[in-house]
Amino acid sequence: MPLSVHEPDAATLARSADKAAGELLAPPAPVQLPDVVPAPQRVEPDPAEDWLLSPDAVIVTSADPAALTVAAYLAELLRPATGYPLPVTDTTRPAATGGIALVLTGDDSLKDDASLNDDDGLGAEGYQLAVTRAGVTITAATATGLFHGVQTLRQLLPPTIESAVPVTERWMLPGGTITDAPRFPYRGAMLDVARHFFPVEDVLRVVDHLARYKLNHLHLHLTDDQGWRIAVDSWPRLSTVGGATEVGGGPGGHYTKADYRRIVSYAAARHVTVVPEIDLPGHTNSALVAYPELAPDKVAPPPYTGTEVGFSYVDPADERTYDFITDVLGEVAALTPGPWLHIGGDEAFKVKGEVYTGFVERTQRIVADTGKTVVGWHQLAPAAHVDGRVLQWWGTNGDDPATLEAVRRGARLILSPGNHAYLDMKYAPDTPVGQDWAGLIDVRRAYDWDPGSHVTGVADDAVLGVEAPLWTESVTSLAEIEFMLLPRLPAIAELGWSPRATHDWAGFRDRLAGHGRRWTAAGITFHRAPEVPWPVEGAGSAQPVRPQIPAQPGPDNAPVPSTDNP
Ligand code: IFG
Repeated sequence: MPLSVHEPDAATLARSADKAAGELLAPPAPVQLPDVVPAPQRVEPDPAEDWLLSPDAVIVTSADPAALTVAAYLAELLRPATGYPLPVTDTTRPAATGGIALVLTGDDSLKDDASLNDDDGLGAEGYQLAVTRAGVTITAATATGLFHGVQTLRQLLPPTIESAVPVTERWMLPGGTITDAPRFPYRGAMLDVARHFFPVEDVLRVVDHLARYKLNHLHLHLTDDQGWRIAVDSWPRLSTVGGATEVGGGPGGHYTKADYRRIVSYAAARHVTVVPEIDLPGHTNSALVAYPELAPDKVAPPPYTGTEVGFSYVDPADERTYDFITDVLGEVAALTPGPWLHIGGDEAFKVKGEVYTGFVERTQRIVADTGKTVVGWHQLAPAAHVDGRVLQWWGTNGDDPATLEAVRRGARLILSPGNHAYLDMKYAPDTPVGQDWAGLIDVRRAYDWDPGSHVTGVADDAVLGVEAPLWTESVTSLAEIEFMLLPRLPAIAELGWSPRATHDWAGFRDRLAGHGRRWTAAGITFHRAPEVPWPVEGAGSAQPVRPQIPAQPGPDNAPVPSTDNP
């Protein structure tokens, strides 16, 4: 289904026409330090210290392997558009001057700023980025912090840095210092690969979009009524039979263990943790088709390619079900380096009361036996708490006594309010894909809420973070995924990363406007939401540029050599 660009209203056109008049001859405004999305904790511009990235620049880093991997990633980001060699060297070899230094605190060999000491409060993910006439220094306590500093550095260069081919440009960087660290530790997005199956390459591209905005978790909704997407050796028909369908009757598909390992490895190199979800006890029609013994009536239901929910469930009264759960969660946990295992728990309309809580409590124990920490949709709340339990809240009204009670018993929350963070909701009535059961979500609605106080009575220290689910009943391609994620994903990313004190819709909207050029240069499809003052493309043209629907989408940047075999 072709994506129709939402035509801006007359006022927006007038505003962009005015801007066009003003900009007729003016080149795009150079990037300023405060333009970064998500908004950094502290920004100290110093225009006297602007720096020009030149062809002889080098990238110097600590000899630490993880730091070297970040340096190699940075070089891969900058080489295509600049055409510069940008050699990567480490502190064990003499470093030429005039470069980009990635410094792990504790590595004194590269630190030239006495003000930075080990407990500079950068934490596990923070960084300091300093641009001076001598070059750029990114300092962090961890490679993850260096990686986040690299994402900021990327945004301080002109938008054409995102080009896959060399561009003639003055690669200026605004002088000054940014000191930054995230507000919440869990900042994610979910891709539903069950309603529609998406090949590994598409998932890798979504990882690139997460990394660009310092999101650090990718939740994969791997199983549902319409499809089972992960191979399980001990229950092979789950993927061979259960994976062979999808919404609308397409061929579906599934990830082999090698595919899943490739996703996990690519994500890890971008400091993104994969959170696998096996949705139980509901949303299981595809498993019942494959193994009727799991069905309450022991009869295989027909494969389901519609979009209804709540009708299917595994038999909570049959011991065989718990063999199934133990085997499946055991194999998925063994494939997953991250700490989280998501067991779903939503819309099991036919499993009620103590039958439901009993099932959940048993499944929570099975998760604990794998060594993972359980995550589930907030319907899990009435079940007994287990250590570390996290509830993913997807309500549309913050008054939720059951969830508040579960928090009082020790649960923490990931905030995914249906009417702010569900990016399968349409932007506007005429958005060509998406649903609207939680209402329309334009960029402002995705931005203007506070995860730290959204659920009544839940203080921000019980909030682990935020996540933007993208359900795919109506989403069938990478272009459509990107259209629904951008520009709302950066809004969610800012809520997860930035200090609450920086929260300001007008400021965010203006900062975001500069990112349209980046996405276009990178060949990324996005919605030119009329509420964002996108710069006018091309001298004088008042018409918005149509989103680029790339013919051959490819990864944002050449994949950093992954740890396992390609
Ligand atoms: N709710 C269902 C999803 C999906 C969604 C679409 C949850 C936890 C509506 N459950 O969200 O499976 O159908 O917006």
